Amino acid sequence: MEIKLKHFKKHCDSRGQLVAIEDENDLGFPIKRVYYIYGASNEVRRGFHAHKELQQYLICMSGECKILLDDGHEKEVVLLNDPSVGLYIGPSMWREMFDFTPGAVLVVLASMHYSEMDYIRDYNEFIKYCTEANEGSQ
Ligand code: T46
Repeated sequence: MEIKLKHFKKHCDSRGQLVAIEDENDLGFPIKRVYYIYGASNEVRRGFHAHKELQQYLICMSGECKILLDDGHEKEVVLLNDPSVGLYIGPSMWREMFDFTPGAVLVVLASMHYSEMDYIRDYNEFIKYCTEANEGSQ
């Protein structure tokens, strides 16, 4: 599985770091929604779904957390602990977020407004969806 980590340009000087993100230029899609997760304890595991169309960049702005990615064939775990790095997650990718450190803030830049219709929240349905998509592309 190809993990797409984007290293955003850092403007560093004696005052600290500044990162600017421009949607089409840096992400490749217009940002329609921003949301963030904070106050998640270390025992918590979130996500457990895939999306049909949604594209997102996940950035851990403070602290760290791990993201499990599952494309229906392979699983990978990515550690996010750098506010200048974004993890791209496209359609048909199961994700779980876990191991949040105290004070961790996970910011998500999303290509679509919120739509529950875009979610696949059942793992068996996700595998079926991937299989059908593969068959359709052959
Ligand atoms: C994702 C991962 C990384 C809204 O009303 N609007 C929103 O934009 C979002 C994202 C959520 N909600 C509501 C829906 C639920 O009642 O907030 C509640 C918690 O959402 P959910 O259980 O889906 O949260 P996570 O952390 O499991 O997943 C979220 C995103 O939903 C998902 O798209 O990729 O973060």
